Amino acid sequence: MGLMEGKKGLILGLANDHSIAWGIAQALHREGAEIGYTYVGETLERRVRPLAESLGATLIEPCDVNNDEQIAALMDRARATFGQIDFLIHAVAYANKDELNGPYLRTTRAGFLLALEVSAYSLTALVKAAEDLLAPGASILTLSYHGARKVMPNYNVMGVAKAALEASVYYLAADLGPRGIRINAISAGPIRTLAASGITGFRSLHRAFAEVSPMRRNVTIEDVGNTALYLCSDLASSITGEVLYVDGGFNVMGAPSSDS
Ligand code: 0WE
Repeated sequence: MGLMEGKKGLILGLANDHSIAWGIAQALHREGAEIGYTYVGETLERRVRPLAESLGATLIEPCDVNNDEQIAALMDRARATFGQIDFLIHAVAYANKDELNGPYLRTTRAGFLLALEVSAYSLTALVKAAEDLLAPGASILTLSYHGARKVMPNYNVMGVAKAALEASVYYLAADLGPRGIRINAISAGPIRTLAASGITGFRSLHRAFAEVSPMRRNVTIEDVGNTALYLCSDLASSITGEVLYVDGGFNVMGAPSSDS
């Protein structure tokens, strides 16, 4: 009997088979979950549909998280398909590429607002819209990064957005806990996804991570998927408002070990 048997929910943020959302989808599906997916635009729809269908998706809908009407329409479709949902996976972030480069102090007002709206407010917007759709015992999950808590070169406005996202997890946990609903974040080590491609210095950051982290390797979407499975399952029934690092221990290091 799978850990997610009888559980239904939504995954936002699948782009391709390198996506962290794909690692999460595979783990939840393996344990019996019924999953609905969203996409933004026709290019992503063409990538998302075959992946979602390969896991027997029962719902595939457009959802731009900056659009309240699209969020409302998604939740209407989810209600019609699932009745209630037991999990909601938020794997969405965006900042202008030119703000993920150089000094943070060059961040523009428009770039700041865009990054915070897409990458942080969207979680609150989705939870608000899903409020009466979430079943008792439901689990919400989002993705963060260490740049929320410590300065990571070039991460810039995304670090500020992830800090707001993590604080949103705390406040939402307080709101939802009385209804038996949990919300957590996974702070993953760097992974070569679409969101990481073309980032200045990502390759060297990725390589350095494997050299410095206690586990001496990079994190995979399977690592993140299995942790997401745990947090979404009833095994994590008393865990809420938590940011769980899936980073091979990288975040505990103060300086690199002298051996390699
Ligand atoms: O959160 C992220 C990625 C966020 C992201 C990535 C992009 C690339 C393309 C947000 N918006 C965009 N916009 C684009 O146009 N990560 C944790 C991966 C990541 O992104 C970095 C990193 C790491 C690690 C950016 C700079 C430095 C390190």
